[in-house]
Amino acid sequence: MPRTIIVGAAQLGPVHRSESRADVVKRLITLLREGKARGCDLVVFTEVALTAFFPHWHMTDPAEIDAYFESSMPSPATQPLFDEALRLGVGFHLGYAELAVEDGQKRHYNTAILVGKDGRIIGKYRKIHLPGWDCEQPGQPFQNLEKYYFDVGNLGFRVWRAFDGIIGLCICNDRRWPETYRVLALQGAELIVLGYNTPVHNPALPSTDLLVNFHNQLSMQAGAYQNATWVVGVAKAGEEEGVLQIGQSSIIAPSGEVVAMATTLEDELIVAKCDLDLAQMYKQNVFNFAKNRRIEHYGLITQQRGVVVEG
Ligand code: CDV
Repeated sequence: MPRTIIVGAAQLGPVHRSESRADVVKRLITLLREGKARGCDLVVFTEVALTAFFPHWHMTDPAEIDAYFESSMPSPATQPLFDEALRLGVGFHLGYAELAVEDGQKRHYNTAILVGKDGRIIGKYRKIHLPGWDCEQPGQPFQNLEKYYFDVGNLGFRVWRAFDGIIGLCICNDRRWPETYRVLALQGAELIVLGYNTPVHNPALPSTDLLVNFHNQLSMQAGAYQNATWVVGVAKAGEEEGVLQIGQSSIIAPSGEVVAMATTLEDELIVAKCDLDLAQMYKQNVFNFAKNRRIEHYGLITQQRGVVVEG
């Protein structure tokens, strides 16, 4: 029996500061219903989907900051999304800002969850590669303060057996790091899902602005191919609070080929039937890790060439 999963990548257009959680959840539900109509088993929403991407500006009042975070999931605002997913029998992935209390301490995470067709949370991931700065950068057209607002994720990279396959989660900047995909693939990942908020302009490195869409595709396509896995990357796109963000939400096959891509910067659902056995075909051949990886020799080559890497 072929193992196929029909996946919807539910790109979101901008979410404005004035927009309530309830209004955003209505937009998510509209996309979820479209996903159901188009046969989806799983609909993937983006990173920090419920609010504007607040790391783009500086806040100091703890109460104002915490208002962007969810202290429970489902939260009162997201309960209708869980209810509708259960009613429709469609799973989903959701990124959100999480406020947790651990050992009596408040912690803030950039989090994503995977929810099954029964409406129950299957897995949770907290973002590890936080980009940007840990303090305000005066003079910039906008901020990138993820290191200021979020703690580094403490759940590792994990996979879950779900939707008849092996599914891994990561978030936005994680997609640029080869070890993200490799750690997930070493656990057998056949489908990796992620959301992103990626500005067109990088104030710290403006010379790379023209490459921003290319780097987005490059990292996800390489990650998919080199690790024999499907990758689904979903944007929050368009101009949000003065910051223009890329779209091009994509569904990428284990061959590295893009099989579906969003064409707008708005709410848009793209859908693809993902054959998980295609991942297995690559895992059993060119990327048969057990047979073909030569990890015991990698250090030897480095030593022979006299390259010393410290830190
Ligand atoms: N949300 C992100 O992680 N964004 C980064 C930007 C700031 C470079 C990204 O890697 O897309």
